[in-house]
Amino acid sequence: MGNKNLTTKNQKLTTVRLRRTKEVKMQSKSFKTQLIIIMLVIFGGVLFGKPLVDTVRVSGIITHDTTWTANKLVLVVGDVTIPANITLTIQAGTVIKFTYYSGSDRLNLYVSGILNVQGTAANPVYFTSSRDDSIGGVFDLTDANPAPGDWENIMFYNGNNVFRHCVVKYGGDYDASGNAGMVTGWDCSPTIDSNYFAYSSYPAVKVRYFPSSPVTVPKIRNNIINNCPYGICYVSNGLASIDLRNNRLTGTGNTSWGYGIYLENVGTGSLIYCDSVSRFYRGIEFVNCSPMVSYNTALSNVFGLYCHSSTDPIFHHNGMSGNSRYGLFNESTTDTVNARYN
Ligand SMILES: [Ca+2]
Ligand SMILES: [Ca+2]
Repeated sequence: MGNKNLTTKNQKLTTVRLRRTKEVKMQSKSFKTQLIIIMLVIFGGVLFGKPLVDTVRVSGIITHDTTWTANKLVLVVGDVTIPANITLTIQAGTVIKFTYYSGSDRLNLYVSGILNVQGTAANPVYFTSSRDDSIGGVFDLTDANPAPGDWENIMFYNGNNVFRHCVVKYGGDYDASGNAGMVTGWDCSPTIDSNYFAYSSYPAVKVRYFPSSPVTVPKIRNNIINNCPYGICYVSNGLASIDLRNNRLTGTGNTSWGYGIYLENVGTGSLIYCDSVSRFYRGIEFVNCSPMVSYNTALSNVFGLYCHSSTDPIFHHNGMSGNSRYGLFNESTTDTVNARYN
């Protein structure tokens, strides 16, 4: 009887133990299942092109004043247009990625209204390629690395815009109308100040401005441009006087084409001041204009300063060294340049 009781007790204990072991196993199994599900969600998401971060997808015409907030990745999936009288505000720290397409017509942000970027020096606004995994979370682990020209540009048609404290990378693809430039002013001259540009396919900054009467336009200054074959391109009809200062540009080391700064027909009294250009084919190129060019530095280009069809531009106090062909080159046999103290 006593033994029987003991046996029953032992049997009960064993049963309890077995049940517990089963429970532990089941718990462990369900943990594994959960883990597998989590992994599938994560990697499945990545494999099937779903971003791992909270994302808002944007395209088309913005019909009312809108704010893009820093807590979400903004994925541009089609051209975005800000019409006149509409303001798009972008909070400091917001990351905007333009979806890369392999076709020839890549994505643009067209600005006829106001793009109110609220970046600061410590917390800029980012514009980059969907293939750029270095910022804003991974969109797709399986795609190739980002490349210059993954997207096209931010195109301003309104000179009241102020583009400041932004980081802009991997854009500048060339469209059929030749409006390339990661940031472009078309028939207007916006303020472009204190930005960082890198890996553009065509110019980092391009402005084409043909005003109907002489104007002095906002300064383009304090920008850093790295790893771009073309830096800043400014084309006018002789009536826009520019002030380009404190920009620091570094090219790709290309020895047969490209420029740091290209100025065509800019207005009387234009000033090119304290800019530095290095590792370009032509450091600063002047076509049909006569600006005051002073205290700039041209290092390690093929040509430092390159001049054609320009009468008496003034080149004073510029530093030029390590330019493999000429520090200052005047292509014209009839036009003179006023060069001293360089
Ligand atoms: Ca396009
Ligand atoms: Ca990627």
